[in-house]
Amino acid sequence: MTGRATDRIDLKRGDITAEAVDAIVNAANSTLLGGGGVDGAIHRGGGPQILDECRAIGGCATGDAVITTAGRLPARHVIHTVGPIYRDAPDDAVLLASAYRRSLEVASEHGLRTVAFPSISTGAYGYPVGDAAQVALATVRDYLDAHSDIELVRFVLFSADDLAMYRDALSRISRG
Ligand code: AR6
Repeated sequence: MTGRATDRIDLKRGDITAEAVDAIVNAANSTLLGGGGVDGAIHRGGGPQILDECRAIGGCATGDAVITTAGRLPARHVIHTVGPIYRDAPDDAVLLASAYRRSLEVASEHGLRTVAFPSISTGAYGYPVGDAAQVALATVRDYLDAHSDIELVRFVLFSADDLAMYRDALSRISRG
């Protein structure tokens, strides 16, 4: 594969429900039955079809991911993943990396090429955003290095501060 994997990573500030990509990723909980934050925004925007599909799937373990359609949203699919509730334990980074990797594996399994992520676990689940950005970007970079099928991974950050943290982390891993 020619070119650097980080060239296929894009960072922007915005609302992920507006992204017209093959899949947006939802920072869900293991019940898949909805919640606040980005999960609430996705179900509000997408309508009841997404929740019906989530109910039929029946749940998702922390660090794993499942896929549904995207209802009325402009994206084609929603990949629901469950990040860790931050405990300041060694497992946190392992589970967060797994949430990103499994989401990309599910995208690949379905032939999807463009994927948008929110900042998983850094809202209600309390993961410090600087640390989470490092794990998120390194995991995505490693996946893209090994898989040429995914053309674009876009991180859609809700705040200017979060975008700045992700920019910092991306420039660090691009140098390294
Ligand atoms: N677009 C992009 N990012 C958003 C949006 C949006 N529309 N809305 C919020 N964010 P959180 P978590 C950002 O709490 O920490 C839910 O109740 C938000 O500012 O959504 O993984 C679930 O059901 C933050 O930066 O997810 C779970 O119970 C980031 O998305 C629990 O919260 C993640 O914050 C999951 O917690």
